[in-house]
Amino acid sequence: MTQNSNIAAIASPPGVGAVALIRVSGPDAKAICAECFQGIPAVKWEARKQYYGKIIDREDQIVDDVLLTWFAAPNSFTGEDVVEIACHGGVLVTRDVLSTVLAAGADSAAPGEFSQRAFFHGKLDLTQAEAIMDLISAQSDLAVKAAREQLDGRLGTELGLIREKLITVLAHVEAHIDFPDEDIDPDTVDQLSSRLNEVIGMVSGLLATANQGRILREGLRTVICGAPNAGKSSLLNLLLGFDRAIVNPTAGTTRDTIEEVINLKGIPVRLIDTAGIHEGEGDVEREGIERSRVQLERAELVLFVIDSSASGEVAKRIDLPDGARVLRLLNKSDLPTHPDWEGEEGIEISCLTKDSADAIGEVLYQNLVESGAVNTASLTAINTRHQHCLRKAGEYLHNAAENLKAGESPEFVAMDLREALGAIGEVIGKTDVEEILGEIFSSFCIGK
Ligand SMILES: Nc1nc2c(ncn2[C@@H]2O[C@H](COP(=O)(O)OP(=O)(O)OP(=O)(O)O)[C@@H](O)[C@H]2O)c(=O)[nH]1
Ligand SMILES: [Mg+2]
Repeated sequence: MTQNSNIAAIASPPGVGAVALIRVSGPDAKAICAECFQGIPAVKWEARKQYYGKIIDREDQIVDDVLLTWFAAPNSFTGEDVVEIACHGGVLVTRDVLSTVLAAGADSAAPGEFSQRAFFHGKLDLTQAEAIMDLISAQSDLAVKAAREQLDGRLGTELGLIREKLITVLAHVEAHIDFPDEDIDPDTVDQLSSRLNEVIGMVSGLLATANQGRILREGLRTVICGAPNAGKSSLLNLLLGFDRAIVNPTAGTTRDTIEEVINLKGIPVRLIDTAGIHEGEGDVEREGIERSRVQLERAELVLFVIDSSASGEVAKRIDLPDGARVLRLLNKSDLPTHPDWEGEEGIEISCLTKDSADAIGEVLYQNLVESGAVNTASLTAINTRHQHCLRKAGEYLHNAAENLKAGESPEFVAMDLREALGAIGEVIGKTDVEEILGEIFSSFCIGK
């Protein structure tokens, strides 16, 4: 990103709609748009008001009728001067309006550049910028809510609190290094340790939300497996509510894996239909079965579908990965039960009835909530990047706590605390430790 450049892009999704939006941001956004806008002159524009006019190209041809809104810096999404042009939502007309704005002096924005500018101008911290993407790509109600909370700054605030506490500890430890003879507020090692442990607890608490974060962002990886013809694809279709996969009485119908996400009372569940597992015959079938096994290894939940009306010879030989959570579904309960499955544990379902979809949905949901995979009461949910930084921070904090207790020199302790602070700062994109330390030191009345 070059400072002082002006960027423009289509902000609405590709495709046809009633209206499309073109966004321009930068110090000259107003002048650039004024050059191609015929309507109220720019000197009369008031911030956040809409003006009707026409976009005119360099050959004085009318490109489109538009509504234009100007947001004066710093009160805009990016913190810069921003102009939004709402034009007709055709693919070509939108492209032409954008081309006209680019010809008037704007540069094409790179992906995410508007949010990046908002971050650089202090409008958003990094977790909030990421939340915008989470919000846009959310596939369930809870995922939307979690992204919304993060966008509102909940995670940033919590991390800010952790940083503050940690900086206070660091300031005390550093004071011992720099001014060993000064009369510092006598925080004992015990007090510092207990503060540090509090910080460690807060970091661990956030780390514990990583699993929920992954589920909300990507959907719980739920693999539907079983013997050929058990009704796996029928189950996928039933839970999705439409015929996504081919269902056929011929065994070995599904070859490749099929993935779809459902919204289960707000929780995104990624359903993966697989090829029936047995001693495969042809190359293609064997490849399909191999893929089923790969999916099983990566499953967070396995829906093991059993044709309870057929012999258990094949199904009972299927190896499920150790430790995987498995829901056994005794399918085809509308047909007489085969003696192999008499008294077998499992949930009786029939993919021919819609009622089964509700019953399976309910069991699945209870399973998710009871296992703690999703906590509907607290939607803080860190992502993989946050997890990586916080893990690093956690390790440094543990080292610092141990060195502190062992009576190691404060330099060692401070080194680890600084590393931990750096890692936490990385999550929100803040690394101004020196500045805050300065403030705290001044309150110590040291070296006046
Ligand atoms: N009676 C009855 N038939 C069912 C039920 N579920 C599925 N079937 C039938 O069983 C046959 C196999 O269903 P699929 O959903 O294709 O089974 P699958 O496990 O995906 O099979 P493969 O992809 O070949 O491994 C089809 O003829 C379905 O209509 C059920 O609950 N009751
Ligand atoms: Mg199938």
